[in-house]
Amino acid sequence: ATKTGLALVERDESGIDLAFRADVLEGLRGSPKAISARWLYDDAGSQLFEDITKVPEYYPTRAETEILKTRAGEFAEMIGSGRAVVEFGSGSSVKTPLLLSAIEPASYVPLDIAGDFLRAAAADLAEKFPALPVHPVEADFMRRVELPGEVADQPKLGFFPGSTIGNMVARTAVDLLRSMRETLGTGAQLLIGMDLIKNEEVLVAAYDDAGGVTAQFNTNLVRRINRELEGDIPLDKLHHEARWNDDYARIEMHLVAEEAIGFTVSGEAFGMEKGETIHTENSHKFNRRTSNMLLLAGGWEPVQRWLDAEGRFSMILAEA
Ligand code: AVJ
Repeated sequence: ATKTGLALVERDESGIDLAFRADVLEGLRGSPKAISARWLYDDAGSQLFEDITKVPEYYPTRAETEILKTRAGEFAEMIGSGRAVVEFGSGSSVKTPLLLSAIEPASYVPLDIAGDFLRAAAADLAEKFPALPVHPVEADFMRRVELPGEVADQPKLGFFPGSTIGNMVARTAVDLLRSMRETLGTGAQLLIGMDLIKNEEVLVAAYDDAGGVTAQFNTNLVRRINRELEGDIPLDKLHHEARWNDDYARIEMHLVAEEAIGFTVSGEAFGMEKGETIHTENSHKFNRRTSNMLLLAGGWEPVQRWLDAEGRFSMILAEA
């Protein structure tokens, strides 16, 4: 097995991503079938997600950006200046500059497992804020991360926008929040985006837009499996579905078989009955109580909560 320097991917002699293959095969053997959402984000998938943020039905990105734009004064007041901003995931081109201009940080530390994205985002940021020390760290932030020595004496602000926490089941989300607390240390604050429970039609439309961009995003996983893992999954017999799971307060993305199908992936045979699905993503939604409960379970005390004008999305400031 070889490791490429960039994204810490382990591949076999023929270039197959071993973790991808293991996850997909295990997920297809299971009942119900499910594949981790992390595999949705290859280059094509990342571009499709960018496209999703611009479709009219997908409100979270616009709602969160609105909060960051309109609450700069309150962020300055409650967060203050002089903190090291530690962003979990490479900074987005829009949200991160809004936060950084609001609070006058001492430094900026983007954390990401994908080194190439990370360096591009860091360079972009350094250009926008020439006086701000930027220290990118290539790491898996699901575990405690050793921060650069230069920021050791600065109090930290963790930044985790996008309701990415909603992609995790509660147990994983709590583990992550606890790791963040260890990474950020005493006196830390956390500013986190959490999407809100709302009318089911609005939620389903956000994950099944009329233009079909989210359907492309979901079926891209099948294209990736067929291309990278020698699969022959019949794309024309699967369709995208966004489902509201009320017990778990989450939108689920599925790929639904329109008729009974058989296919192979990496030489292994699989079957699906008509109506059977492959579950490809969870996007949990919250209310005031459930978001507070999750943060508290992860070791964080919520201190302030902001919503966009239409009350669709929340940003919460919490303290360790
Ligand atoms: C970027 C993971 C937060 O769950 O809303 C968008 C991903 N999936 N449409 C979300 C996504 C389908 C998005 N996150």
